[in-house]
Amino acid sequence: MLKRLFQSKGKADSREAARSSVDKKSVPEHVAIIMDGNRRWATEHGLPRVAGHHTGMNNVREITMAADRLGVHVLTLYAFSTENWKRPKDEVDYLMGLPQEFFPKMIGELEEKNVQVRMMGHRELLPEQTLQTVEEAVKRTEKNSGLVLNFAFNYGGRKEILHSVQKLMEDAAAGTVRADQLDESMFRQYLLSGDLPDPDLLIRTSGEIRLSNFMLWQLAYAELWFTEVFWPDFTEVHFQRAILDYQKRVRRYGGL
Ligand code: V0D
Repeated sequence: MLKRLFQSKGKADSREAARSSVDKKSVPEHVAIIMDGNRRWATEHGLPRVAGHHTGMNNVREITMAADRLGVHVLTLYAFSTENWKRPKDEVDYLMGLPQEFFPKMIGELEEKNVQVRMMGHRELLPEQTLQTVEEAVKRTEKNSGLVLNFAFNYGGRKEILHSVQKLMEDAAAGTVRADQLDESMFRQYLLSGDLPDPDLLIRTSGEIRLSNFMLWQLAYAELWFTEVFWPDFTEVHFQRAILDYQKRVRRYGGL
């Protein structure tokens, strides 16, 4: 049957093909993602903004499982920035309800896959119920030893750095650290990312070519990868493409 030759590969086949061309030995240990384009996706589909956020949330599941299958150790997702409070109140309220929807749906699968949930961000201004939900998920998965799913939530890079300096100054005033002891390895312990390694790869969806105050200290040496694809349309195949491109770049630098 000649026709068969021209049939396009099925979804599962192309996912598998892309996955097998990813070199398992040099998978980035830490991938960070700015999940942009949920509102634009909704507008293009004639749907309300919140529908974009909801579809975006479901995609968090897809990409978390893809990262786990590929052997990524840490996946940091920019869920809500300190600037996002400026959005319309109804939209902010909706976003703050997403963790309460995400966890009951996801906890079984997170447990099964041994995923450890973490939160990187500022507690202030977060609704009590939202904070409780996230803290419960963090607590329930803290003994898991698989993929670290790190939510950047009410996070801002400059705020993080200022906060770190503030704590450092307090420690200096208390006499527990001296100015001449300060180096990069000491400073990084004051950051919200704590004991996590720096991201090796940053992905941003939806066409903006900016950092938008995300992990300013930690991204110093990361490879940056941008796509026009909106976050709700970003699939495992796009994720694998980003990792393949990362591996090509790393190999090139390694050869110099
Ligand atoms: C909306 C696209 C999961 C980006 C993804 C409140 C914007 C979907 C969470 C989530 C959001 C956060 C913490 C947690 C568990 C789940 C989430 C927000 C937005 C901000 F512990 N998706 N998601 N949180 N969106």
